[in-house]
Amino acid sequence: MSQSNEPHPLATARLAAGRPTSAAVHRYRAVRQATLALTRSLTREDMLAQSMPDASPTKWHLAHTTWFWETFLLVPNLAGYKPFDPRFGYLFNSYYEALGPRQPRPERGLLTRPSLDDVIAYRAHVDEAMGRLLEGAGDTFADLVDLGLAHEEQHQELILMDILHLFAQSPLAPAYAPPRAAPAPRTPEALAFVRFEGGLVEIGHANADGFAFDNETPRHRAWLEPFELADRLVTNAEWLEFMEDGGYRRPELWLSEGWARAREEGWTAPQYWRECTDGWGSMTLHGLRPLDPTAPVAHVSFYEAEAYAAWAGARLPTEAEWEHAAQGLPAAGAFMGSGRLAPAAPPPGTGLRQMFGDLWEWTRSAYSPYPGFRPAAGAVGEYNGKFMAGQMVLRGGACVTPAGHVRATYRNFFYPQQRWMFSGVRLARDLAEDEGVSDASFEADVLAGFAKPQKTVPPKYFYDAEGSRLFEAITELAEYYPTRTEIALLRTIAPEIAQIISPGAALVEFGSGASVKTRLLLDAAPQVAVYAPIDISRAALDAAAVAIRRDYPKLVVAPLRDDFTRALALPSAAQGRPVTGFFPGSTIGNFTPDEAQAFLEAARHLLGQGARFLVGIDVVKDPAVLVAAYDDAVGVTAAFNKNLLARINRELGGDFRLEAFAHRAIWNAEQSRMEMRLESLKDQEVHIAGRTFSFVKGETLHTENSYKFTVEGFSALAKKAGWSLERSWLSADPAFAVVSLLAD
Ligand code: SAH
Ligand code: AVI
Repeated sequence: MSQSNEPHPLATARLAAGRPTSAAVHRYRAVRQATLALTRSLTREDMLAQSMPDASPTKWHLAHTTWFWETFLLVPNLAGYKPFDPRFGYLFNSYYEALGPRQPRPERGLLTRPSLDDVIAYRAHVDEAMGRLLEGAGDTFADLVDLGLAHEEQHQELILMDILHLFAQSPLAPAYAPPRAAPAPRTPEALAFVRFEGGLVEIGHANADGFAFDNETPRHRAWLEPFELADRLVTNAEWLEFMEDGGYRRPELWLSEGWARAREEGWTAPQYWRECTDGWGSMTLHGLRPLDPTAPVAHVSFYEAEAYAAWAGARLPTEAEWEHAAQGLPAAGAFMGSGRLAPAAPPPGTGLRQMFGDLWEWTRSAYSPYPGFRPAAGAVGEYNGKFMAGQMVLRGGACVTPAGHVRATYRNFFYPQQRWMFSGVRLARDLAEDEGVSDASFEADVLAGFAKPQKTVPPKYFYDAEGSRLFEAITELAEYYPTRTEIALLRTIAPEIAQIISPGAALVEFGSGASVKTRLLLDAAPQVAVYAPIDISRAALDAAAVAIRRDYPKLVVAPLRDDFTRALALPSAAQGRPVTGFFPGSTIGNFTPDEAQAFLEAARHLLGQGARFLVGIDVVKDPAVLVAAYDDAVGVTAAFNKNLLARINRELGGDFRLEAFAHRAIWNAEQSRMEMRLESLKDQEVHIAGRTFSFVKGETLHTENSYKFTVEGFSALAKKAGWSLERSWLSADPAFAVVSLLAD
């Protein structure tokens, strides 16, 4: 980048310093200084050019933000204040009709005068006067100062957006900031969805909660049908798949207006993608960089986001869905000041990520007034309200948004065709009523369990989408021997099992999860015609059904999403066939003996006369081995256990602080079971669904039992439920058994 020979104006620009200052003055100075700091790497020429009507020159931003303070605070409130230059009202008014005519927006780049030096002097003049106004003014101007600071922060982001647009027009592809040495990108986990039950929720800003723009008010109720939200943003790699599948050439994916716009402007990729000799590149504030496939796709219009969502069999979230999901999450993420000015791959882990920072997320909500919205009186009232037509809402902030600027209720808005802002895509999907995360029973069971002297929650509630994912992670742990051991055992005995499965049989599996063990049976017994997995976890069941259908194309797969402790009916595809039941994993150990007996009785009725039932059971062993299996060194089991609290927070309006509880795994020799508990680390109160519960320090919430059996003991239990042991297979150490039961 060529540097101007003149001294940089910032070398001489300083904010007035002097007497001790009030908090308001400190905040004011910090924000004003941050605006100037953004121009450090820019030349005078960079700061004058206007690359398109929607973008403004940096010099204009510097002057306009100053005009805002002068017009709304100094002129009406500072006795004797003289505007720096009366002509600036025309030049730097953005859109306030009440304040008179103004320089046409597309012609802001023609303002070679005032010079940059004059604009910097204008800033200093206004800053000095603002210092005088605020010093000793107490809270008198607090609301207007909050608005002015938020306004200036919006322009900080605009400066970066507009500079990127300008630099993207240059054949030299200048870098605004040097690229940061980043850790090697890691491929994000496959996209997963987090479920929300919906219902009557509240969104919008409550005035008692501090500053917000008027468009975020009033807080009001909204009705949400059950939905699910992607746990991260769509990546460049995923966007490439869309493009390779003809995404930009298939009108059926596009809204009519979007398709017309895409044709008119010749869209074939996101705004800043460039086809380079060695593959795709992307113009960023760090210059032209090779496209990072793991980073979220950026600079796409609402129309492109919609087309992508249609292609992905999903949709964009509404703003109420987004806000409901974001409530309670800290507004933390990759914002300006995080060291990079481009979005990056999500942090490893599970659950909603990138909700704040990285990129503004398109919603499918039109930017409209909330019920009861009233703009402020006077010119300031023109800030938001008058733009409420034809634009779409975006949420969450971006890597160029100043940290601390956004909140869960924050509503940004752009026209659906615009692409130069830092916009990205998060998918959402509808859930059918019966797929809602929390059946009414979740709330009832949690409240009933918490009302007991020993607080407890049934372990089936571990398995929301995140819980299922965490369980799969547990199965990979060195300490968690049961999965590995049972798989090895099944691999050895599958041929024997195959011999006792009739041709055309239906295989009915309870708690099928990822259906990994199933494959060993299906491979050994191709005579199985129908597979009916039953699981409470829709996320696990859906993914498993897709994978099994893909890999066993002749098999009829009839999944049943349900609680297997309820009275169930076999899917019609399984009816009338010889039936083999399959219940691996020692999930039966998560029942008490009474529950296990009741379950086995119900299963006998469900599977029908002549059925065979293959059940995996974990066997009693050295407590040290057991405890390690439930308290692994890296803390995955702890995360699985605590996810229950996160789920209560999300779905039942809970306010558990996860760090105030510790994971405990205890061997209860008397009952022959491992217990998982969450121990309160202090005296505390928690709220669930509007009810208050207290914990004393050291008190536990009992979350799971995992009974450990002997084959003889289990056989006796099964007998009470009308099943006879046909045979059993025992693994080598660590011991795990598979038994075959026959209905009496
Ligand atoms: N069979 C797999 C998964 C075991 S994890 C394996 O052996 O590795 C336990 C599974 O049972 C989870 O997928 C969970 O969602 C499911 N599950 C737990 N309680 C359930 C209930 N009451 N009804 C239906 N599924 C349940
Ligand atoms: C599913 N179930 C048999 C597991 C078990 O071992 O009880 C769940 C689990 N809990 C902690 N780790 C794994």
